[in-house]
Amino acid sequence: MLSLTIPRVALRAVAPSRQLAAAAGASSVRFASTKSLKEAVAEVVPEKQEQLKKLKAEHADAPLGEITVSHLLGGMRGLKVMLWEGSVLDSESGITFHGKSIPDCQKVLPNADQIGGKGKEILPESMLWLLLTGKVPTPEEVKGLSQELAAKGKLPDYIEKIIDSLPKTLHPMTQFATAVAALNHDSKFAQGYSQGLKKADYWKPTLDDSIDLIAKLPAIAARIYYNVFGLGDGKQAIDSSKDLIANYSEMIGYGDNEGMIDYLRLYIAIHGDHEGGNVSAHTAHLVGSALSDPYLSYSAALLGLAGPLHGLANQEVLGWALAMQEAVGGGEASEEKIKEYLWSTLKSGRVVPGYGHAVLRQPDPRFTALSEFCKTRPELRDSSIVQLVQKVSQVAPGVLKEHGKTKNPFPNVDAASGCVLYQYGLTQFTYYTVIFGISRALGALPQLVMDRALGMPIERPKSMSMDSLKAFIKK
Ligand code: AMX
Repeated sequence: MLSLTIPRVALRAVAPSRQLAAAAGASSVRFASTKSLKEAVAEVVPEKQEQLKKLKAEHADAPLGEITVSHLLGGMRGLKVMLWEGSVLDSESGITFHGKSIPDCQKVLPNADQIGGKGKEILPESMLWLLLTGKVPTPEEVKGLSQELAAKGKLPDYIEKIIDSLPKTLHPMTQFATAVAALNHDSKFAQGYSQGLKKADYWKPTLDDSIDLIAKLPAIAARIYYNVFGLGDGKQAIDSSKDLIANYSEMIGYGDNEGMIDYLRLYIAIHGDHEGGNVSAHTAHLVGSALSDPYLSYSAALLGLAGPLHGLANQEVLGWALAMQEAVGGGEASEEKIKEYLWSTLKSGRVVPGYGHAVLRQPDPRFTALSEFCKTRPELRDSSIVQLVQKVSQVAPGVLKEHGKTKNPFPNVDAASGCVLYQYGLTQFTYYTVIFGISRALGALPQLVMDRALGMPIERPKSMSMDSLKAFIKK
C-alpha cells in the first residue's frame, strides 16, 4: 500500500485521500492511501443486498422459535424479530461488534496515538467505521473520518439559539433530543425524499445526515453543559487536527486532561452499539422505518435512552453510590456494611442501579473494560468512589442472588461508568446520559443506513387485546 506523510495540520474534510496525498512530503505522521467512509460503505452495500436476497430466497420460511403469550406479556424478551448488522449480544459472552469482542477491538481498532494524537483507547471514529462497514479501518482512514467530522461539527446558529432558549432546569436529555430533532431542518434525506429520490438511493442521504449528526452531537452536548452548569467554554472550538473526543473534551473544559479524554473515547466507543433490541436502538430503527430522517429517528432514540431502566441508570448509579459512600465509607467500607446497604435498597422496593440486564447473564464486558481502564491510571486506582464501586461489584451479585428476583445479578456497564467521570470532576450526574447519547449514535445510525440500503419495510407488529388473545387461544 502506498505510504504518505502528512503534517499535523487542519486538512479539509471532503476527500481525505486526496488531501492526504496533497499534504505528502511534509513531516511527522505517516499514513497509507485510503478511501472515504462513504466509498467504503458503497462497497459494502451491494454485498449486503446480495446476502439479503439469498436469505429471502433460501430461508424465508425457516422458523426462528415459537411465540407464546408470555412473550407478548413479557416485553418480547428473546424474540428474534429484528435485523441488526453492527453487533450481536450473547447472554454469556456479551457484545461483539461484527464478530469482534471489546478486547479484540482494543487490539485492532486505531487509537489516537496512531493518527497523530495522544491516547491508547479505541477512537469512536474507528468504532463507527467498523459498525458501518464491518471492516477494520486503517489509521489514515480514521484520520480522514476525524477530519470530516471536525469539518461538519459546528452548529448552525438556529440550533444554538434553540438550546440557549431552553430553561436550565429542563433535563439535559430533553434538551439534547430537542436540538437533535431540530437539526432535521437541514436533512438531506427529508429534502431528497420530498423531491422524489429513488428508493435505491435512500441510503446515501441517510448516510450524509448520519455523519453530519454524529459530527454535531459533541457541540450540542457541550452547549447544553455550558448553559446548564456554566462549565466549558461555550465556544465551538473545533480543531480539525484533533479527533472527535479531543474536540469534545476541549469544549467541556477537559482539553488538558489526558486520562479523561482517553476514558471518554473508550466509554463512547464501547457504548456505541448493543445489538438492536435495547430501547434506544430499537426506537431509532422503529421511527426510521417510517422513513423519518436520521435526526428525528435519533432524537426519539435519545428520549428512550433517558429512561431510568435504560441509559439514565448511569446517573442513578452515581447518586446511589455516593449516598452509600456517605453511609458506609469509601473504598475501605466493610463487606458487611455494603451488604446491609444493598439490602436496605432492595427492602425499600428499589432496584440496585447498574445491576441486572434483559439479555446478559454474566458481568457486562463493558463493565470489565471500564474497570480495566481504572487499573491503568493512578488517579482512578486511588479514588475512594472508584474503589467503592469495584467493591460493590464483588458483593452485590451474592446479595442479588439471595434476593432471588433478578435473572442477572452481575454489574452492567452503568455500574462503572459514572464514578470515573465523577473522579475526573464531572460531577453533574444529570449530564451523564448525554455522554451515552453521543455514543449510541455510532450504532443506531449505521443500522438506519443499512435499513435503507436493504429496503427494510415499515415496522408494524401485531398487537392484541386480552379479549382477542383469549378468543384466539380458544380457537
Ligand atoms: N435490583 C433489584 N431487582 C432487580 C434488578 C436489580 N438491579 N434487576 C432486575 N430486578 C428485578 C426486576 O425488577 C424484576 O422484578 P419484578 O418481577 O418484581 O418486576 C425481576 O428482577 C426480574 O427482572 P429481570 O428479568 O431480571 O430483568 P428485566 O429484563 O426485566 O430488566 C433491567 C432488566 C436492566 C431493566 C433490570 O435489571 C433493572 O432494572 N436494573 C437496574 C437498572 C439498570 O441498571 N439499568 C441499566 C441497564 C443497562 C442499560 O440499558 N444501560
